[in-house]
Amino acid sequence: MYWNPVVEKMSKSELNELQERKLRQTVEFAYRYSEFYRKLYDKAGVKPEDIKSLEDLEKLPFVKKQDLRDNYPYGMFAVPLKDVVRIHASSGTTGKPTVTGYTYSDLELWTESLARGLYSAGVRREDVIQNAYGYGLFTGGLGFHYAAEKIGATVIPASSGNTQRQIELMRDLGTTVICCTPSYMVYLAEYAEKMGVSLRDDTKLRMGFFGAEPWSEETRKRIEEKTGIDAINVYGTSEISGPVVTECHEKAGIHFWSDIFIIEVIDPETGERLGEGEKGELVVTVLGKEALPMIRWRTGDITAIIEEKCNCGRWHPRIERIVGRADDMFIVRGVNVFPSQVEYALMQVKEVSEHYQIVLDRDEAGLDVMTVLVEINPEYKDKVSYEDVRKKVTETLKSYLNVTPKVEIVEPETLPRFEGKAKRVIDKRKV
Ligand code: ADP
Ligand code: K
Ligand code: ZN
Repeated sequence: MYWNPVVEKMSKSELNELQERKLRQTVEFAYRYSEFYRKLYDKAGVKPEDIKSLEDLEKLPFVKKQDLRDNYPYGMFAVPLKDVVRIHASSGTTGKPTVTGYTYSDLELWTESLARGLYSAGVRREDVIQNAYGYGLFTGGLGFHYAAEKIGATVIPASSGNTQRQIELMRDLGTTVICCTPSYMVYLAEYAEKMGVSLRDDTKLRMGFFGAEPWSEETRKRIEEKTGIDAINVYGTSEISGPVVTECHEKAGIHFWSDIFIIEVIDPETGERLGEGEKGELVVTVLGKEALPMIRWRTGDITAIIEEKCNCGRWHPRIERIVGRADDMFIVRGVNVFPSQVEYALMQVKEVSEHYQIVLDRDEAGLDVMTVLVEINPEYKDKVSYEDVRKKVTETLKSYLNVTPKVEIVEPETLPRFEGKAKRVIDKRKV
């Protein structure tokens, strides 16, 4: 049941004590060795000695994406390059890519965290793990690779792409666990069907780790119903190592290991800390990270913290499913909308598939127009009137979003498919 029983079974107070000690060391290390942190803390008038307890964390200024950009590529590193054993780069979803570096000990920390997560969800050395996250500068591939190897599972380093081959490998090599983005899993399932392969009956697939982009609870249900697997949510950003934390087998929020992370949720406008259960921006401190210390890192991701003990017996806090990034949110006629809300609403309508796209534009009067394109569910294609489905989807979106989008029901396989992170929103208002 436990990969690292000593820490996984600790009580809340034992964990807090451990966090406090590691926080002091982490702040001291960053201040001493990273010029960036020294300047940041000097400017804010805080010294490492001021940070004695977890409450004192609030005295420290945040670190933001812009800081990484301003110090591109190595300006924030706390160790010389000779101690850095690996470099990754973020995918640059929101601008110029940023670079992250790892000492050997950083890699071990990352691997330990993810291995623990995989194990808590039920992965064992008997598993055959097909890793369809991209290998390369993106952290997904190598992150899963080493964590799965650490458990002793059999890793198939498939990387992303070549969908037909993915399905052949899955069937022929006895894959039990798949790792990829949720949008790619939806595509894999669709493709397998076309090849005449039932993921449920013709493969040993039993579990999948899906992340790197927002997805909804309804999509989880659809993936699980279609393929018979357990779909587990996994989270990370390159700044906090890569994919690094997952849900346990309870599938009730992603656990952040308290001996490795301190998490907070803040009001993105004011920076003030929010209480348990309140939705805001996730802020992560990684304890003991060397090459690129991350203390109060503003992730940009919107979620809430769950402090109470999980049914799995662990006190390590969890976060709720991420709604999206603060900057993914778009505004249509004054109403805030996250793409994941559109997905959630669409998945309530059984006559449409998981493939959709959102187009934002302006009409002749200069008013925002949001168009949602969604493919008809092939199972219903010949059984329903597209016009009825269109009305039903429009009503459902209207009730969830408080705006009335234009809806187009399109033929199966006409919208783009994605091998990595999906691009759902096309904003023509910006050009
Ligand atoms: P980039 O910022 O270039 O996309 P990363 O590749 O590090 O860099 O991506 C990290 C981001 O991916 C997170 O900040 C978050 O927005 C998104 N993400 C990762 N996992 C999840 C998840 N399980 N649910 C929702 N969003 C996720
Ligand atoms: K290994
Ligand atoms: Zn749990």
